[in-house]
Amino acid sequence: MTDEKDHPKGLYEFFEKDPEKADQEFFGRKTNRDRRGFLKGAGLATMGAMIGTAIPFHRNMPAGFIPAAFADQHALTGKDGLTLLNDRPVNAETPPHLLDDPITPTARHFIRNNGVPPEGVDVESWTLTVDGLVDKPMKMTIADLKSNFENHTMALTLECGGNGRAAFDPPAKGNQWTLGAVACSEWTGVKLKDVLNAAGVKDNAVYTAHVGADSHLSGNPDKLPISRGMPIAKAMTDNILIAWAQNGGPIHPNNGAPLRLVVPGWPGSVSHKWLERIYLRDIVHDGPKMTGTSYRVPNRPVAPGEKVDKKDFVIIERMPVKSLITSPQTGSGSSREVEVRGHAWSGDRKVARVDISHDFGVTWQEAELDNPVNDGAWQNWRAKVAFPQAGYYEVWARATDDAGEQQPFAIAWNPKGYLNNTMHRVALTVN
Ligand SMILES: Nc1nc2c(c(=O)[nH]1)N[C@H]1C(S)=C(S)[C@@H](COP(=O)(O)O)O[C@H]1N2
Ligand SMILES: [Mo]
Repeated sequence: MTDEKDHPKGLYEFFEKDPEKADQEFFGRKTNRDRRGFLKGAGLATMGAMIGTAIPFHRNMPAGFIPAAFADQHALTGKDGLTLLNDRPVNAETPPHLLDDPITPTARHFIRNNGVPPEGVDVESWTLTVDGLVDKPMKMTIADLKSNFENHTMALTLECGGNGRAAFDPPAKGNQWTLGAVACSEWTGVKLKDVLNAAGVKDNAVYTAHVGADSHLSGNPDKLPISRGMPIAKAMTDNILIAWAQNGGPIHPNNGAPLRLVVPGWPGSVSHKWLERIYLRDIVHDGPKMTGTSYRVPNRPVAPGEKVDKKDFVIIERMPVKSLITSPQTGSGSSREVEVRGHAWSGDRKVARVDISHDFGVTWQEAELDNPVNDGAWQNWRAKVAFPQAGYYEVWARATDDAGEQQPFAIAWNPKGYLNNTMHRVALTVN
């Protein structure tokens, strides 16, 4: 399977659509079937390896059959109210009204997996290797990180590059995130820049490359599900953590325990989970999901549905200005006066103002906006909205950042459905 390919909604939908192709891609290219469609040879061996044992009655398995063992029943253990978009790999988002807390509880932090998380993670023996273009390659346990570098706790916003993809028309393939692939938990760890400074960044290093312990969906141990990176200048900024704790407790297993990168303001995919290695390179990193059209957008505005040449795609860096209304919940009833509140963020920048409209954008009132608790945290805001009479209303929120960038009405369409930062609208019935 090509690394950039995002299957529609994962294994199940893929098998439904094109069982033969799915068999081929998941269970090995050499898969062949006899006339009745039964799996033989390499495909059968791969399926057996993925299940972990032989399958005595494999001859009875019909074409395009997915063993029930592959369904991840425990994906959302320890999560609260998340919507599962895909179970292999696990992808789950949080409805906006459950993101109302100023700091996102671990149970409400979305999950975006590209592969299968490691099992039997041992915190004591976990190591992080820092090598490549450094003066002193290092290999450290989490205890080493804790004792050798200053520890920091920071609230940091993570948003998936594909958050909002569900609203694209024509639709874009991949997880159909609506609004909830964003969170701002409090992370504890050491600064990436402190670790890189200790290792000594060589003059010719231009990019980081990240490697984690999750495995590729195919089960092929030689393939990484994802390996992204960032320019050295970004890596040396002050608010990037190598974290071992989330909200004062352990990191949730699906959020990257026991160690992960947290790179606020850039696509979530830069924030590598189950982190085992960072190496520095003298070229722009070209690992899985760095190349082709992954986490890339056209270098110019394109019309919805337009075909864009691969060479015209550029890597997404900072995420655009955006806001979310977390209360009241869309579709709810409301009294004549209500407090509307939520969060706003803009990658590598501060949000300067948030404005609220309850008359379809004709008039706007400025919300009360907090400063971020630290650089890289989203900003909380609130506004008292008064409705003139009973009936149907929409409340819209529009953030503007300190560079003057403002949330748009319409999506800047791109083929893979990234960077949708259109205004959030909630529907209210006022009594
Ligand atoms: N090792 C590893 N790191 C990863 C991923 C992954 O699949 N494997 N997914 C990335 C993507 S695309 C996003 S948006 C964030 C999501 O972080 P979360 O699952 O903790 O919310 O993790 C990133 N880090
Ligand atoms: Mo992502």
